[in-house]
Amino acid sequence: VEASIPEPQRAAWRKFTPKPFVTSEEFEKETVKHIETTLARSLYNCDEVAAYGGTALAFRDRLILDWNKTQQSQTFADQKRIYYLSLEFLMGRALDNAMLNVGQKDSATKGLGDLGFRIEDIISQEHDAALGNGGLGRLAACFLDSMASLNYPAWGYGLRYRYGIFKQEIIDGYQVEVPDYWLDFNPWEFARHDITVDVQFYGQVNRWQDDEGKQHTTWENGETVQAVAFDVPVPGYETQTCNNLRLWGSKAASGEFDFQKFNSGEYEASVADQQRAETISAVLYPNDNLDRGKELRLKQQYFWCAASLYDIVRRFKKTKRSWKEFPNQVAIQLNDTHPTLAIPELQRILVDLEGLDWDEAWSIVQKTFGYTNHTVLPEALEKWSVPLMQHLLPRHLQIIYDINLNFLQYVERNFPKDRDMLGRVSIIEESTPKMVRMAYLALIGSHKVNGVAELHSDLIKTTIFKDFVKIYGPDKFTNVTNGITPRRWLHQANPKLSALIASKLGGHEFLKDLTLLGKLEAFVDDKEFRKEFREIKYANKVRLAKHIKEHNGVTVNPAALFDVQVKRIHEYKRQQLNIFGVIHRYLQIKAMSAEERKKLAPRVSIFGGKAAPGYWMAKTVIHLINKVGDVVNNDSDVGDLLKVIFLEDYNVSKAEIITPASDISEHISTAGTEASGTSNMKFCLNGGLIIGTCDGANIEITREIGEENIFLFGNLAEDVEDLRHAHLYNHYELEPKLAKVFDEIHKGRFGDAGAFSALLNGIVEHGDYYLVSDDFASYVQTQELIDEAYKDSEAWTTKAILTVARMGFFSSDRCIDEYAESIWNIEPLVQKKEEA
Ligand code: CR1
Repeated sequence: VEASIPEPQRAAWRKFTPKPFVTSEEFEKETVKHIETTLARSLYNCDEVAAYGGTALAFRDRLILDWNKTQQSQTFADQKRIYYLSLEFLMGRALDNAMLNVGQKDSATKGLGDLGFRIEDIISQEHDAALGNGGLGRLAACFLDSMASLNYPAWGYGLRYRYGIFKQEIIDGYQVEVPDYWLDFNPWEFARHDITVDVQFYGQVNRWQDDEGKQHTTWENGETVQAVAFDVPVPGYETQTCNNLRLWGSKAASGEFDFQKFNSGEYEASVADQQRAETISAVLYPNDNLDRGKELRLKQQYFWCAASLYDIVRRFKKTKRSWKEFPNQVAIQLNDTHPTLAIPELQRILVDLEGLDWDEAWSIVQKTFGYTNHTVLPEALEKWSVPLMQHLLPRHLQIIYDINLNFLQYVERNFPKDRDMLGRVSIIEESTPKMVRMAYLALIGSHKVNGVAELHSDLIKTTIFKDFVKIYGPDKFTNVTNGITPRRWLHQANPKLSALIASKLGGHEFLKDLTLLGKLEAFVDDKEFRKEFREIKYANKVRLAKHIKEHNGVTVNPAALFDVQVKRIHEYKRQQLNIFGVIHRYLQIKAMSAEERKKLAPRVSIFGGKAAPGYWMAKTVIHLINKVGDVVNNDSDVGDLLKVIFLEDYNVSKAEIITPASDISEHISTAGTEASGTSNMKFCLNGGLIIGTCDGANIEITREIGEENIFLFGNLAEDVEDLRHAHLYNHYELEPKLAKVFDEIHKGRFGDAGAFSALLNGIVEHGDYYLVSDDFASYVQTQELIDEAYKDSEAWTTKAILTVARMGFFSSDRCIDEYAESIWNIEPLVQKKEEA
């Protein structure tokens, strides 16, 4: 039954439809009302937390009006939608973004002022929504912003983790993980207790014939868990489009709460079932670029894929179209292999539940899915053990075997001479136990596969997917270079720079078309502009210096060169190369005369990032950075010449303070290992220069901004394999400056040397897999070039301005348009302004 208001009563309804606030007074009225009623606080006990709550609820109301209209008009238009499946959405805070996107930050600033609050204090009350690890999750969040801003009918689907990524504390120089309980008060989600899906696990598969002799397959007698929808509005920038991010929470299915047990006094046991079900969506796995093969993780993946597909299929079925139209109405993008089970799940729905034949179903599946690969690191490529899958998802395993059989028969027909090929490309790895290779399944079940930067997209074609290029031809593979949303990463994080640019370009249009930044080049010699540009960078450094003072207790000089490396701690990202470089610098300073020291450019080396809780080498690197900081920051010989800072608990909201304050940021992965990187783009967009290897998107950044504006160093991807081979089989000698650094660590200059022996041995004795020694001399030399370049502040300013002006390509709006055009085949749907 359609639950809509009958026509004669609609006039009354329309009369009382809430209107969005537009003045600061209206904003105040709504905020005070929420504080007094929704939050039950008053004039006498309204602290900043309550003021945040009231403000957020006032803005949420605004978003919901747009959200309702968007959902309604998308249903009405009934055109193709894109569903973005991601296990991670690293959204950060929502309030500031909501204010800016609906264009009401000024009303809120004024209104909060009238009520006795400073807007910055209110904004900073919000917990980050930290449902992600790093770049992959943040990319998903930027994509949601772009899809809404460009008016694409798009949905995000993910999991509603009770605990997002842990909070990092640094205690005695060590990382300690603390749970992030972020749901205490979250005004941005709507629990939809009426939108639920029962998801099955375990059980058996039965095949049977009906009276007409038709074969059926049913999956029965499993354990059921219920998925409940939690919807999060995703507002576009200066548009009425407000899309939906649907996150699934798990709970025991209604029939599962065992009243038998309950009544016979086993109350505790029945509650335990409840809790077991809730465990599925309890926690985000805190690994970045690492697969651990845990059963609960596989449960999460299926739970989320099954609920999302049920929802998508239910929406499609309402339109009463025939199944072959499914791919004309639905595009599903797989953010890495985490949602790959959606492929056999859709095949199961079509064949087992809807009765389509296998081939017809499979053709629908392939046309529906696209797969984005985000890494070539072997330890990050997902594989699930066959016995585990057999136990948890018996029907899906059969389907995977059938998909594989059909695929291998196709390969055999087309490449009869290449016998080894079958073993190489099989979805099932013939190991003990056998493993399901998820990347192969994702590739075979999709019509397009893309990498996330040019080099990376080339690498997947020559390494992990080489055989598949032969099998399917090169057109199945494409590149979509990553991007970032300029709304959050320029306008929100760096309002002063955004305003300066707007003053030159005649408005904020560049936030919707970032290529307009190109027009800034005309102002590169404008004295006044250059001065303001520099002052803004300085002010942002003062803001960060204040943060450092408050959190680290260290005074840093904002005039020093701020050198930043913030990202997950990982051997391939080589924070160890950075800290060894810092030690080298320290030793040099110690050896200098007072005269020589005067000539040196002062530096602040800033690190931040989390290590996966079980990743000992990464934790050792954090420890070393902190120990070096203790020594250097307290050495009176050094003073302002060098400070070493580790910023605790790096996350999205901290990135918004750090990014605009860097002079140089480090993107120094071993060539060929960083698929793209996205913070490199954020730093450049904020007028910071970068030191980097020829890796990921650094290469395209160089092409856009010009070689003269970036500090590249190190070996190339094409030489990495040979170098690694040489380390293992030839006589190997440490780079001399690095050897000196290691000597000092060994001598205990930075505390107990034993704590760092595994880190150093990995380089000295175990083949230096990440080529730290090979790149050290070139790294140090490039840092010296940077010292020199920074002294020429006029030339530096020119580089920084040109860098900003040439970043137009790296907007996530450009990415989304590329995906829409070349993979999804979808069109925007512009919201019509008001039918009253
Ligand atoms: C890559 O390591 C890239 C992001 C987003 C990461 C990083 O270079 O910018 O994806 N990959 O594409 C990843 O998390 C599981 O793989």
